Amino acid sequence: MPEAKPSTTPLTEEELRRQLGRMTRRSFAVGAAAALFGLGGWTWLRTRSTEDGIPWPLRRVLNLNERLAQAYYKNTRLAPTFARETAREPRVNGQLGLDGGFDLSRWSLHVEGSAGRALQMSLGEIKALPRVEMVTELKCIEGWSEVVHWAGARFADFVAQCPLATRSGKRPNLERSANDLVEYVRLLTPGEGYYVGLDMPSALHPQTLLCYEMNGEPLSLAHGAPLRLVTPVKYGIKNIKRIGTIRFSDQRPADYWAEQGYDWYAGH
Ligand SMILES: Nc1nc2c(c(=O)[nH]1)N[C@H]1C(S)=C(S)[C@@H](COP(=O)(O)O)O[C@H]1N2
Ligand SMILES: [Mo]
Repeated sequence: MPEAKPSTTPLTEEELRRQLGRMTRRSFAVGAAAALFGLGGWTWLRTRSTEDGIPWPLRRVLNLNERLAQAYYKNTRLAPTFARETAREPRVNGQLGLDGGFDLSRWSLHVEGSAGRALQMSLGEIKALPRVEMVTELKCIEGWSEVVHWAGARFADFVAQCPLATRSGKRPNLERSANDLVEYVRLLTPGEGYYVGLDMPSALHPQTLLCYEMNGEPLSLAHGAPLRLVTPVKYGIKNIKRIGTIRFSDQRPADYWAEQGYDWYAGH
Protein backbone atom coordinates (compact mmCIF):
# COMPACT_ATOMS: atom_id res chain seq x y z
CA MET A 1 0.00 0.00 0.00
CA PRO A 2 1.47 3.40 -0.90
CA GLU A 3 2.10 5.58 2.09
CA ALA A 4 0.93 9.16 2.35
CA LYS A 5 3.66 11.67 3.01
CA PRO A 6 3.18 15.40 3.21
CA SER A 7 4.45 17.22 0.17
CA THR A 8 7.93 18.65 0.55
CA THR A 9 7.53 20.98 -2.40
CA PRO A 10 4.15 22.65 -2.10
CA LEU A 11 2.91 24.41 -5.20
CA THR A 12 2.96 28.14 -5.15
CA GLU A 13 -0.07 30.01 -6.41
CA GLU A 14 2.00 31.07 -9.43
CA GLU A 15 2.87 27.46 -10.33
CA LEU A 16 -0.75 26.47 -9.95
CA ARG A 17 -1.90 29.18 -12.30
CA ARG A 18 0.65 28.14 -14.90
CA GLN A 19 -0.44 24.54 -14.52
CA LEU A 20 -4.10 25.41 -14.98
CA GLY A 21 -3.25 27.50 -18.03
CA ARG A 22 -1.43 24.55 -19.56
CA MET A 23 -4.36 22.17 -19.00
CA THR A 24 -6.60 24.69 -20.75
CA ARG A 25 -4.26 25.02 -23.75
CA ARG A 26 -4.00 21.25 -24.08
CA SER A 27 -7.78 20.94 -24.19
CA PHE A 28 -7.86 23.57 -26.95
CA ALA A 29 -5.29 21.60 -28.97
CA VAL A 30 -7.28 18.37 -28.74
CA GLY A 31 -10.46 20.19 -29.75
CA ALA A 32 -8.69 21.70 -32.77
CA ALA A 33 -7.29 18.32 -33.83
CA ALA A 34 -10.80 16.89 -33.66
CA ALA A 35 -12.07 19.70 -35.89
CA LEU A 36 -9.33 19.07 -38.48
CA PHE A 37 -10.22 15.40 -38.42
CA GLY A 38 -12.98 16.41 -40.85
CA LEU A 39 -15.31 14.47 -43.09
CA GLY A 40 -13.20 11.35 -43.67
CA GLY A 41 -13.19 10.76 -39.97
CA TRP A 42 -16.95 11.02 -39.73
CA THR A 43 -17.60 7.52 -41.10
CA TRP A 44 -15.04 6.17 -38.67
CA LEU A 45 -16.68 8.10 -35.87
CA ARG A 46 -20.14 6.78 -36.66
CA THR A 47 -18.98 3.19 -36.49
CA ARG A 48 -17.53 3.57 -33.00
CA SER A 49 -19.41 2.22 -29.99
CA THR A 50 -21.46 4.76 -28.10
CA GLU A 51 -21.36 6.33 -24.65
CA ASP A 52 -24.67 7.98 -23.72
CA GLY A 53 -25.79 7.41 -27.33
CA ILE A 54 -22.90 9.44 -28.74
CA PRO A 55 -19.92 7.78 -30.52
CA TRP A 56 -17.18 7.71 -27.91
CA PRO A 57 -14.56 9.85 -29.67
CA LEU A 58 -17.12 12.64 -29.96
CA ARG A 59 -18.16 12.13 -26.35
CA ARG A 60 -14.51 12.60 -25.33
CA VAL A 61 -14.35 15.87 -27.27
CA LEU A 62 -17.54 17.09 -25.65
CA ASN A 63 -16.14 16.24 -22.26
CA LEU A 64 -12.93 18.10 -23.07
CA ASN A 65 -14.84 21.15 -24.21
CA GLU A 66 -16.96 21.00 -21.09
CA ARG A 67 -13.80 20.82 -19.03
CA LEU A 68 -12.24 23.61 -20.97
CA ALA A 69 -15.20 25.86 -20.24
CA GLN A 70 -14.92 24.98 -16.57
CA ALA A 71 -11.18 25.57 -16.43
CA TYR A 72 -11.47 28.81 -18.32
CA TYR A 73 -14.36 30.37 -16.47
CA LYS A 74 -13.75 29.08 -13.01
CA ASN A 75 -10.03 28.60 -12.50
CA THR A 76 -8.75 31.75 -14.09
CA ARG A 77 -10.56 33.82 -11.51
CA LEU A 78 -10.36 33.91 -7.76
CA ALA A 79 -13.42 34.36 -5.58
CA PRO A 80 -13.36 37.66 -3.66
CA THR A 81 -11.72 37.72 -0.23
CA PHE A 82 -12.73 39.91 2.70
CA ALA A 83 -11.30 41.53 5.82
CA ARG A 84 -11.02 39.19 8.80
CA GLU A 85 -13.22 41.40 11.00
CA THR A 86 -16.14 40.81 8.67
CA ALA A 87 -16.10 37.03 9.24
CA ARG A 88 -19.17 35.58 11.01
CA GLU A 89 -20.39 32.15 11.95
CA PRO A 90 -22.65 30.91 9.17
CA ARG A 91 -25.92 29.24 10.06
CA VAL A 92 -25.69 25.49 10.30
CA ASN A 93 -27.26 24.36 7.06
CA GLY A 94 -27.75 20.80 5.94
CA GLN A 95 -27.11 17.84 8.23
CA LEU A 96 -27.17 15.12 5.57
CA GLY A 97 -24.64 12.45 6.42
CA LEU A 98 -23.94 14.04 9.84
CA ASP A 99 -25.47 11.26 11.88
CA GLY A 100 -25.21 11.25 15.65
CA GLY A 101 -22.94 8.69 17.23
CA PHE A 102 -20.01 9.76 15.09
CA ASP A 103 -16.74 9.13 16.94
CA LEU A 104 -14.30 11.90 16.13
CA SER A 105 -11.43 10.07 17.87
CA ARG A 106 -11.75 7.09 15.52
CA TRP A 107 -11.94 9.12 12.32
CA SER A 108 -9.38 8.74 9.58
CA LEU A 109 -9.60 9.79 5.96
CA HIS A 110 -10.01 7.01 3.40
CA VAL A 111 -8.43 7.83 0.08
CA GLU A 112 -9.28 5.61 -2.87
CA GLY A 113 -7.91 5.42 -6.39
CA SER A 114 -8.60 3.21 -9.36
CA ALA A 115 -8.03 -0.55 -9.32
CA GLY A 116 -9.00 -0.82 -5.67
CA ARG A 117 -5.96 1.05 -4.44
CA ALA A 118 -6.54 2.79 -1.11
CA LEU A 119 -4.82 4.39 1.85
CA GLN A 120 -5.73 6.05 5.14
CA MET A 121 -4.64 9.46 6.29
CA SER A 122 -4.79 11.03 9.72
CA LEU A 123 -5.83 14.61 10.42
CA GLY A 124 -2.20 15.17 11.43
CA GLU A 125 -1.08 14.31 7.92
CA ILE A 126 -3.56 16.78 6.43
CA LYS A 127 -2.38 19.44 8.90
CA ALA A 128 1.22 18.75 7.88
CA LEU A 129 0.39 20.11 4.42
CA PRO A 130 1.00 23.87 4.05
CA ARG A 131 -1.61 25.75 6.06
CA VAL A 132 -3.68 28.25 4.10
CA GLU A 133 -6.14 30.78 5.49
CA MET A 134 -8.78 32.62 3.53
CA VAL A 135 -11.76 34.84 4.28
CA THR A 136 -14.37 34.07 1.67
CA GLU A 137 -18.09 33.97 1.17
CA LEU A 138 -20.07 30.78 1.74
CA LYS A 139 -23.03 31.06 -0.63
CA CYS A 140 -26.03 28.83 -0.24
CA ILE A 141 -28.19 28.09 -3.22
CA GLU A 142 -31.18 29.02 -1.01
CA GLY A 143 -30.14 32.66 -1.26
CA TRP A 144 -28.17 33.51 1.89
CA SER A 145 -24.41 33.98 2.20
CA GLU A 146 -21.89 34.59 4.97
CA VAL A 147 -18.27 35.70 5.10
CA VAL A 148 -16.17 33.07 6.90
CA HIS A 149 -12.51 32.83 7.91
CA TRP A 150 -11.26 29.34 7.00
CA ALA A 151 -8.00 27.48 7.63
CA GLY A 152 -6.91 24.26 6.02
CA ALA A 153 -4.79 22.68 3.30
CA ARG A 154 -5.13 23.36 -0.40
CA PHE A 155 -6.75 20.43 -2.13
CA ALA A 156 -4.05 20.84 -4.81
CA ASP A 157 -1.34 20.25 -2.20
CA PHE A 158 -3.17 17.14 -1.06
CA VAL A 159 -3.39 15.91 -4.68
CA ALA A 160 0.29 16.72 -5.32
CA GLN A 161 1.39 14.18 -2.69
CA CYS A 162 -1.20 11.53 -3.46
CA PRO A 163 -0.24 8.56 -5.68
CA LEU A 164 -3.91 7.57 -5.92
CA ALA A 165 -4.79 10.68 -7.92
CA THR A 166 -3.11 9.33 -11.07
CA ARG A 167 -3.80 6.49 -13.47
CA SER A 168 -0.19 5.33 -13.22
CA GLY A 169 -0.26 5.18 -9.43
CA LYS A 170 2.69 7.56 -9.29
CA ARG A 171 2.68 10.71 -7.22
CA PRO A 172 1.55 13.39 -9.69
CA ASN A 173 3.87 16.10 -10.84
CA LEU A 174 1.31 18.83 -11.43
CA GLU A 175 3.85 20.78 -13.45
CA ARG A 176 4.75 18.03 -15.90
CA SER A 177 2.27 15.17 -15.95
CA ALA A 178 -1.18 16.62 -15.48
CA ASN A 179 -2.47 14.25 -18.18
CA ASP A 180 -1.91 11.35 -15.85
CA LEU A 181 -4.30 12.82 -13.26
CA VAL A 182 -7.76 11.31 -13.16
CA GLU A 183 -10.58 13.62 -14.19
CA TYR A 184 -12.81 13.64 -11.13
CA VAL A 185 -12.91 13.53 -7.38
CA ARG A 186 -15.75 12.24 -5.25
CA LEU A 187 -16.08 13.16 -1.59
CA LEU A 188 -18.39 11.25 0.76
CA THR A 189 -19.42 11.48 4.40
CA PRO A 190 -18.43 8.44 6.52
CA GLY A 191 -21.85 6.76 6.11
CA GLU A 192 -22.18 7.97 2.49
CA GLY A 193 -25.33 9.92 3.41
CA TYR A 194 -24.00 12.94 1.51
CA TYR A 195 -21.63 13.03 -1.43
CA VAL A 196 -20.22 15.55 -3.82
CA GLY A 197 -18.52 15.26 -7.20
CA LEU A 198 -15.87 17.70 -8.41
CA ASP A 199 -14.09 17.98 -11.75
CA MET A 200 -10.30 18.00 -11.32
CA PRO A 201 -9.79 21.64 -12.43
CA SER A 202 -12.21 22.78 -9.71
CA ALA A 203 -10.53 20.50 -7.16
CA LEU A 204 -7.15 22.07 -8.05
CA HIS A 205 -8.45 25.63 -7.82
CA PRO A 206 -6.19 27.51 -5.38
CA GLN A 207 -9.19 28.37 -3.17
CA THR A 208 -10.43 24.79 -2.86
CA LEU A 209 -9.38 23.78 0.66
CA LEU A 210 -9.64 20.81 2.96
CA CYS A 211 -10.62 22.84 6.04
CA TYR A 212 -10.18 22.02 9.70
CA GLU A 213 -10.78 25.46 11.24
CA MET A 214 -13.56 28.05 11.04
CA ASN A 215 -13.12 31.58 12.41
CA GLY A 216 -10.01 30.63 14.39
CA GLU A 217 -11.48 27.54 16.10
CA PRO A 218 -11.38 23.86 15.21
CA LEU A 219 -14.49 23.00 13.17
CA SER A 220 -17.51 22.12 15.27
CA LEU A 221 -19.31 18.85 14.49
CA ALA A 222 -22.25 20.76 13.01
CA HIS A 223 -19.93 22.63 10.64
CA GLY A 224 -18.18 19.47 9.51
CA ALA A 225 -15.48 18.37 11.99
CA PRO A 226 -12.91 17.09 11.59
CA LEU A 227 -12.49 17.95 7.90
CA ARG A 228 -14.70 19.62 5.31
CA LEU A 229 -14.35 20.99 1.84
CA VAL A 230 -14.53 24.74 1.24
CA THR A 231 -14.57 26.06 -2.30
CA PRO A 232 -15.88 29.61 -2.70
CA VAL A 233 -16.20 29.30 -6.49
CA LYS A 234 -19.01 26.80 -5.90
CA TYR A 235 -22.30 27.00 -4.04
CA GLY A 236 -22.52 25.70 -0.48
CA ILE A 237 -23.88 22.35 -1.67
CA LYS A 238 -20.39 21.40 -2.93
CA ASN A 239 -18.78 22.38 0.41
CA ILE A 240 -19.22 18.95 1.96
CA LYS A 241 -18.94 18.68 5.74
CA ARG A 242 -17.37 15.71 7.55
CA ILE A 243 -15.44 14.09 4.71
CA GLY A 244 -14.95 10.37 5.28
CA THR A 245 -13.75 9.27 1.86
CA ILE A 246 -12.02 10.94 -1.06
CA ARG A 247 -12.21 8.86 -4.23
CA PHE A 248 -10.27 9.63 -7.41
CA SER A 249 -11.82 8.41 -10.64
CA ASP A 250 -12.23 8.92 -14.37
CA GLN A 251 -16.00 8.52 -14.14
CA ARG A 252 -18.03 11.61 -13.40
CA PRO A 253 -19.17 10.88 -9.85
CA ALA A 254 -22.70 10.93 -8.54
CA ASP A 255 -23.55 14.06 -6.59
CA TYR A 256 -26.32 14.32 -4.01
CA TRP A 257 -27.88 17.58 -5.20
CA ALA A 258 -27.19 16.96 -8.90
CA GLU A 259 -29.36 13.86 -8.47
CA GLN A 260 -32.11 16.21 -7.19
CA GLY A 261 -31.85 18.29 -10.37
CA TYR A 262 -29.27 20.94 -9.46
CA ASP A 263 -26.43 21.76 -11.86
CA TRP A 264 -23.62 19.22 -11.41
CA TYR A 265 -20.95 21.94 -11.43
CA ALA A 266 -22.86 24.32 -9.10
CA GLY A 267 -20.46 27.17 -9.82
CA HIS A 268 -21.47 30.78 -9.40
N1 LIG B 1 -22.36 16.52 5.00
C1 LIG B 1 -23.04 17.60 4.58
N2 LIG B 1 -22.34 18.64 4.07
C2 LIG B 1 -23.02 19.73 3.62
C3 LIG B 1 -24.44 19.78 3.63
C4 LIG B 1 -25.13 18.65 4.15
O1 LIG B 1 -26.37 18.58 4.20
N3 LIG B 1 -24.40 17.58 4.62
N4 LIG B 1 -25.09 20.89 3.18
C5 LIG B 1 -24.35 21.82 2.30
C6 LIG B 1 -24.98 23.13 2.18
S1 LIG B 1 -26.41 23.19 1.26
C7 LIG B 1 -24.43 24.28 2.68
S2 LIG B 1 -25.10 25.79 2.35
C8 LIG B 1 -23.24 24.23 3.56
C9 LIG B 1 -23.48 24.97 4.84
O2 LIG B 1 -22.36 24.89 5.67
P1 LIG B 1 -22.47 25.29 7.20
O3 LIG B 1 -23.53 24.43 7.83
O4 LIG B 1 -21.12 25.10 7.79
O5 LIG B 1 -22.91 26.74 7.22
O6 LIG B 1 -22.85 22.90 3.84
C10 LIG B 1 -22.91 22.03 2.75
N5 LIG B 1 -22.30 20.78 3.15
MO1 LIG C 1 -26.79 25.33 0.86
